[in-house]
Amino acid sequence: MAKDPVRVLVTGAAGQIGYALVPMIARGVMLGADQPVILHMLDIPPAAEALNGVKMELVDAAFPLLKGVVATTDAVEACTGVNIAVMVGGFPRKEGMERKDVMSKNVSIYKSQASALEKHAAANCKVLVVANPANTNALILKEFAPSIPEKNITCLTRLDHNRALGQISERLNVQVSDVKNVIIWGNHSSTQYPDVTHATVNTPAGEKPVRELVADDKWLNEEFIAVVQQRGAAIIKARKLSSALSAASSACDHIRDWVLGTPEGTWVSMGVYSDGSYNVPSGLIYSFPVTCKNGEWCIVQGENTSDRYHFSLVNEFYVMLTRLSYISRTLHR
Ligand code: NAX
Repeated sequence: MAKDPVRVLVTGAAGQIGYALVPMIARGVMLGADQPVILHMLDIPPAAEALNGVKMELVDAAFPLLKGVVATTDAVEACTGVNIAVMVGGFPRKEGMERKDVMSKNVSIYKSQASALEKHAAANCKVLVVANPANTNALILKEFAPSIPEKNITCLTRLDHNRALGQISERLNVQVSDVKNVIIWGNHSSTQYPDVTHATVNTPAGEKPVRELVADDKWLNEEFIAVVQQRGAAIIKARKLSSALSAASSACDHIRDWVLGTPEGTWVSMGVYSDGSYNVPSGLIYSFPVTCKNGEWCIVQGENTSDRYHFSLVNEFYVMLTRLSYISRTLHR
């Protein structure tokens, strides 16, 4: 028997990532080749015509799994009945803008979208925040949608995770599908800490640690980390546009693993609500290694972490606490 369609919201759907993401969802990349979907696409009035153009192309592509499209500039209409919400729309940081200016714009955007989701989304709606600053926007959404369970609000660090897998695969000249269990700790930003301590490669002689195969700690501790941290900037330099197809693909990976589960023995990185694991203060949205089963993520426990990671953690706390204090002041104004 055919499955009931799942309603998937994409905000900022007329933008670059939205344009790459919606066909992937309509093709079953996010939820599986047997899962029909209804796409809800939200953008702002100046982008309404472009949004309608995206809808026209979705119709023209005749995706068999696509059972309907809602294209709107109304947040309530967009959020009504959605089971999954991918929050890509937001206010980007522009030249000359201070971080606090971007944050105050995003506080008002995420405030109205959070309350529309809280009131009108389906029960147990899963939320993925992509728009930057992703950890902070997820935190704002959580503050303004207190009835959405904390476990249902996440942010995207899977792109960083996939970038780390890609760099190891290039360096060792192995298939990326044979590399697993890297970790992205912290924020989706240049302060993240990509960690290969437990990463392995599947070889004809069995699973081998990445560190042993690379056999170059200097490269792993310096260049590898810098390349992953700065990859977004390198893409902008090359394309004159920020990452879009890799971001869209990683958003599909994030939701697919969350909903359908991670393969046995494999973890992925997700920005999730901290429960205090690894001494990360509860309440921060922080990237951890997680496994997923039955639609729930669970932080992988007990991985030893390096000194460099602890150093990065201190930086993260500083950044997040500054942001929390700013959000709290904005909220109470
Ligand atoms: P674009 O500027 O191409 O698209 C953004 C879209 O959002 C536009 O169509 C715009 O009209 C819309 N928008 C603005 N305000 C909105 C609102 N209030 N409600 C609904 N839609 C709204 O940016 P794009 O390249 O698609 O990037 C989108 C976001 O993803 C940015 O914030 C970007 O920084 C972030 N990224 C996050 C990544 C991650 O790994 N977490 C990586 C890729 C990307 O840089």
